Amino acid sequence: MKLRTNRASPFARKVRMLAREAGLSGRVEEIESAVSPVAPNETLARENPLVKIPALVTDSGETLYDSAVICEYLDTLHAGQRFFPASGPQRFSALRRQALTDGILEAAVLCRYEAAVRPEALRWHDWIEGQKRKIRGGLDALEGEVSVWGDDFDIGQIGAACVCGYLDFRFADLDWRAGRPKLAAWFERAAQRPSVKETAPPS
Ligand SMILES: N[C@@H](CCC(=O)N[C@@H](CS)C(=O)NCC(=O)O)C(=O)O
Repeated sequence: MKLRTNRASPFARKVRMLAREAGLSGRVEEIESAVSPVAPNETLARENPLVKIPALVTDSGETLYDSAVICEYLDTLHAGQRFFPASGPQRFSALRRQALTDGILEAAVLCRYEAAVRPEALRWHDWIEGQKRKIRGGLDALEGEVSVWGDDFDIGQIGAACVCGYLDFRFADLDWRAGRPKLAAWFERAAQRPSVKETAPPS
C-alpha cells in the first residue's frame, strides 16, 4: 500500500500512528507529498479529487480517503486490539471523539492556511478568532473527559495525540496546556509511545 503523506500533516499523522500501533507500518509505504490549497499537486489530484492528504492507494489499486476512512480500513487488516470498537457505546464514544479531534484539527489547519497561505491584506481577524474558539472549546471538551479514558489507545485517543502534537508544532502561542492539566498530563504519557515519537512533525 502507498500512503500519500506529509510529516507536517496532523491528519496524515493519525494514519501513520495507527499503522504503527497496528503493526502494519511494514506494509505501508509512506510517500512524502507536498500539498497546498492554492497550488494543486497533479499526482495527488489523480488519486484524490479533493487533492488532500492523507490518501491511501491499496494493494488492489483503489484510493481511499480521508483519514477516518483510511484508519478504519487499516483497522480491518490486523489481528490485534481494534482501534475502532466493533459495536455498542464504546464504538460511538470513540467515533465521537474522532469527530471532535478531527474538528479541532480542521479549525487549526484552516488557521494555519490563513496565516501561511492567504495574503495578509485578505486575512479576516474575526474569522480566525472564530476558528480559534472552536479549537479552545474542543480542547476544553477533551480536558473534561480525559480522566475517564481507558487504557486502550483507540481512534479517539490517536486523534487527541495528533491534536496536542499539532498545536505544539504550529500554535505554541495558544498555550493549550494552560488550564488543561489533565489533558497535558495525558499527552505527556501518550508522547512516550513509539508510534507517537516516530511520527512527530519536523522540528
Ligand atoms: N478531512 C480530511 C482533512 C485532510 C486535510 O485537510 N489535509 C490537509 C493537510 S493537513 C491538506 O491536504 N490540505 C490541502 C488542501 O486543503 O488543498 C482528513 O481527515 O483526511
